Parts: sequence; structure tokens; C-alpha cells
Amino acid sequence: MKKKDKKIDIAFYSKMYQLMYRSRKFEEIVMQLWHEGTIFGEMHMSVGEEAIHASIIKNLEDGDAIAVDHRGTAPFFMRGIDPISLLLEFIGHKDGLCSGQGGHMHLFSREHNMTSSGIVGATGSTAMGFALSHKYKNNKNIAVALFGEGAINQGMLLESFNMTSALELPVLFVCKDNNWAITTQSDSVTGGVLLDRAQGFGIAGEKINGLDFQESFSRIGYAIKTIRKTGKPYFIHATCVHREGHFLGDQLIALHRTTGKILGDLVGSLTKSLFKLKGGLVGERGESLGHILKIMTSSKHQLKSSVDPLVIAKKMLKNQGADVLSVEKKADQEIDQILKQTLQIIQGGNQL
Ligand SMILES: Cc1ncc(C[n+]2csc(CCOP(=O)(O)OP(=O)(O)O)c2C)c(N)n1
Ligand SMILES: [Mg+2]
Repeated sequence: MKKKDKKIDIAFYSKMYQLMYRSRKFEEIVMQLWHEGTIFGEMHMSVGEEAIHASIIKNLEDGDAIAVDHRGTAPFFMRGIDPISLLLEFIGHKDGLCSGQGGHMHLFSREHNMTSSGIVGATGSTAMGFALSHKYKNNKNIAVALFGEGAINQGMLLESFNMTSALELPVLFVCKDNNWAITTQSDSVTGGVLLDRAQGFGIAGEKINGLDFQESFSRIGYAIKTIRKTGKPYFIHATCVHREGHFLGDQLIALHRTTGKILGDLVGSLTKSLFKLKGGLVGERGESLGHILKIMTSSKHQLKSSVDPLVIAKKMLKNQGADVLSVEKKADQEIDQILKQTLQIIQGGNQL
């Protein structure tokens, strides 16, 4: 153990790492099936959000509800929903979680009180409905709303801030902030400070580093305890990155992964265009080039291992002497089995 590292509960955090690692490996299967064409259409990954999801799941109790946005794979997997039924759902198979009708963006589990939606901002109202039902039943359960920072400019999310505060409903609002809403940099279209927005509705909150599993677990744990005690909503603003970009096939991420030369050529052509006599105003061309450079720098940053929550967690655990490799080996075997069994079912037919 390095001197500067504070002693932690290795057994507990190893379990948390196991959950995050299993989820990452499961998503890697999803990516593989998508690249092969077995899963088709848009596919948004939760890769890079694992510390946030594991922290929520590890702090929840039976009966608590979660409303998830378009990045539902990790939270549904971590909550313990049958992984084969998830893969079959993504493939459009009749034995999928929602009979193959929902796909990865519209998942539902009555047993686990979980929903997901591709409608940006809708999770606030859904969680509010869950929480209203908990309040009527007086059961001390809470509801979680997961959304990106792009959703925070949606009216319905702000309406749910207002109503949960006015009706005193037990909702944990978790904003996963990667500063991107598809190709828009969210800070360029968002006024003020997000925490101030929640506080303006009378909702307590705090900003956390969503890449750090210790900080996320402890602060989200505090938020959930506070909600159970007060019955009132709480807002967590968690920073994170999306290592696969907005969705699978995100071209900027792909460019960085393939070759720096293509990227160099792209910037080269754009720079050359600045000096062409014909075309738009030079100032406008310069502005576009600046925008593209900003996008490229940001997407390059997303791929660095220093912003990977799994790398951060693993490093910390290894410094504490935890046996991370055996955790990984066991998880690899489990995930291999899930893939094998899923492929056997698909090969047996029954696709929609
Ligand atoms: C109501 C609505 N408006 C627009 C869209 C299109 N859309 C899908 S994802 C997305 C960006 C969301 O950004 P953010 O909330 O930050 O989530 P992230 O993808 O970064 O996780 C948009 C605008 C949508 N699905 N629903
Ligand atoms: Mg975002």
C-alpha cells in the first residue's frame, strides 16, 4: 500500500469494482454484437458512467425505483436483471425483457421497479410518479431519476424539480454531466450553474466527481440517506465521460481510434480552406475550425485512461493490495457464459 493512500474497506470496494467490471464486460458483448450486425440501430453505451451507477445500486434497497434515460444497459445489468433477457431484448428477440419490442432505450421491469426512456428529460416525471406512489404507501422507498446535463434544459425535467419539491417527494435526481448532448457542447447552451437551478426550487444538492467510485459511493449514499430521512428530493451533479462518444459509431471517437493521420488531414484541409479566396467569410471559417478543434480535443480527452472510472478504481484497489485479477477472471468467465447461452438461443430461432 502506498503511504499516501488512506486505508479503505477493501472487501467492500472490491465488490463494487466487480460490479463495475462485470458491467463493462457485458457492454463489451453488446458492442461486439452491434459491430457484427446482430444488434442493429442506435446503441448508446453507459461506458464511463459505471462509478455513478454502481454507487446508486449499492445504496438502494428492495422496492426503490429507478427511471433511466437512453443509457440503460449498465443500470439494468447492475440491478440484477437477467443479462440474457437484456441481450435478447437488444436483438429484438421474443424472449427479451420486453418481448423484443422495446430495444435498449425502452426497457421496463415491474419486478425491479425500473423503466428507461429515450425521451430526454422524461425520467424526472417518471421518478416523480414512482415517488408519489411510495409516499401514498408510506413505505420509505425512494425513486431515482437519471439524466444527462443536456436534459436539464428540458421543461418537463424542471417541472418535476418543482413538483417534487412542492409535494415533498423522495426523489434522487442524478445529472450525469459529460458536457455533450450529441454534438452540442452543453455549456454553450446552458445558462447559470446547475446546482443553483435545483436550489432555486428548494432542492438541496452537490457536485461530485462521477469518475471516482469512492467519492460517488459516499456522496450518493449521503444523498439517499437524507432523502429517506426527510422525504424530500436531492440533486447530485456528477461529472463523467462517455468513452464511446454519443453512440456506437460516433465518428470523432472512431477517428481517434483509427489513425492520427486522418485527423491531421482533416485539420490540414480545414486550415487550407481559410486561405481560399472564394467561400464564406474568413472569420466564420476560422470560427468553424476553432469549433472542430475544440470537439476533437474533447473527444481525445474522453479516451484517456486517466478518465476511465474502472482504471481509477483498479489502481486504487491495487495500491491497497486487493486481488483485482481474480475478481476480473471470475467476471470474464461469467460474461463468456452469458454470450454463449445467448448465441445458443438466437441460433435456435424465435427472432421477431
Ligand atoms: C425530448 C427529446 N429531445 C431530443 C431528443 C434527441 N436526443 C437524443 S439524446 C440527446 C442528447 C442528450 O444529451 P444528455 O442529456 O446530455 O445525455 P447524454 O447523451 O450526454 O448521455 C438528444 C438531444 C430526444 N431523444 N428527446
Ligand atoms: Mg450529456
